[in-house]
Amino acid sequence: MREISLIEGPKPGDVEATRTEKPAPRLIAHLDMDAFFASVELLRFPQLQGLALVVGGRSKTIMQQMQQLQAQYGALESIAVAQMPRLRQYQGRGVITTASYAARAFGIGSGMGLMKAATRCPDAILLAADFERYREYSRRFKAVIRDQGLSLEDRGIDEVYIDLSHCASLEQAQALSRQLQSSIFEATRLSCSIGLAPNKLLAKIASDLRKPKGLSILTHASIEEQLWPLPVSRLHGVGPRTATKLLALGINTIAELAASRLEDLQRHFGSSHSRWLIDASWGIDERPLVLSSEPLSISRETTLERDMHPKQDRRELGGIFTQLCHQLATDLQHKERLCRAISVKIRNDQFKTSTRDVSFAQATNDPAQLRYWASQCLKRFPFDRRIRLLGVKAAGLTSKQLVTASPVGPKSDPHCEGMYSESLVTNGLEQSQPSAPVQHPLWPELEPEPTTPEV
Ligand code: DCP
Ligand code: MG
Repeated sequence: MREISLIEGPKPGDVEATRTEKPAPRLIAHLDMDAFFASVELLRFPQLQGLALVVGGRSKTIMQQMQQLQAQYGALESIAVAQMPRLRQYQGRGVITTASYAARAFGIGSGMGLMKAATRCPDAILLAADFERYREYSRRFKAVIRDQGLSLEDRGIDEVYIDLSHCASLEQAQALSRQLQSSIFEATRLSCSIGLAPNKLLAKIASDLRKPKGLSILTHASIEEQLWPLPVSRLHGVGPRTATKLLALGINTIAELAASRLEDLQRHFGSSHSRWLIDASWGIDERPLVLSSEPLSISRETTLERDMHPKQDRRELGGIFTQLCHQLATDLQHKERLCRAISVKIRNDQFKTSTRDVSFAQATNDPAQLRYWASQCLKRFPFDRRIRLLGVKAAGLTSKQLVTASPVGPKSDPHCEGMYSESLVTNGLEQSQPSAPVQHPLWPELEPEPTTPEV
């Protein structure tokens, strides 16, 4: 195992003087979703996979055309590709919000006018942006990260910084990152790329080095090889105006910026901006993460080795379920949190995900109580198909001291009676669905339920 030592590395002589003390080593991940809006659209238009696709504009004509096609074909995924709106049909001043990687190969991308893009790739499919949907997926991928108890800085709809400084080695951070990528994919069917580095500046550059599904490491030791060949515009903070001014000074790459003299830059950019430019070119950035508030929930889930039958594999499923509840209890105890709600998630062999929730008055982190409430949720699933994924989530978190256990268990204590709800998730997008609890004869038998949970 290689220990993390990301702070060490080459330092510019003239910048050294500006640094007063050596900060504690950090390990920061920047996670960025791949072709985010386009990828969300591909979930409902799988027939467009691999094709040049552009999301942008709110053209009424395009939106009406899609509505008519939907009415004609019934389902979005059944619409014939040949019938779908094309970039060349677009008239107006709208811009591209994002383009699929296939479309980017034609030299089009975010921020470009749609009509200009049409001259480069007239046959690209054009879809109107559906921000509400993108926001929903944004919430979902961030929830996966928070649910793992990780601290993050929310940087907008498709990117976050995550503090991984607690990882004992770079290898451990890499493994955690890969695991995050799979959990996000499991939850949303969307891929993301992650950059690992000692600071935000380098992590942001790293996440973009190998897209899609990339995992890249950028340390001070590899600055010369990985950072310096890049154009100055790749430094987050060097906008088009600064880049143009630098170019006029003969500074095109980050290496050229790193080799420039502070006094020379100061004549054009002012003192602090010049200092920042030199620091950035040497990968120096000590900005702290601006962390979001406490995690709202903590969850444990597992994708089963094979799709399991709710009845035939009852015993095995019961064991896995109990283990998940116990792991969840341990997570809560480590974080000194209690929960007031439990939710169980089941994804079936057709990727349909359903959840059932229960909330209760007496906060707990006791494994038997968590198992009890989770099994109450379990009883309300229909279990009509094999199971692919099983998950348990604790929500309504509180850091208060454990309330002294009630002598009576949840079943007989009216104040502990659960409030139930459920939802259906299709293709990863959750929709509330009020419905009566479904009693099922199979799963309640998995394990004897405690009438008075042990505390
Ligand atoms: N976006 C936008 N207008 C822009 C740039 C982006 O509306 N000028 C939106 C659409 C993108 C999302 O923000 O899908 C995220 O932006 P990114 O820069 O991360 O681009 P993508 O996620 O689309 O692609 P990549 O895989 O390069 O991250
Ligand atoms: Mg992105």
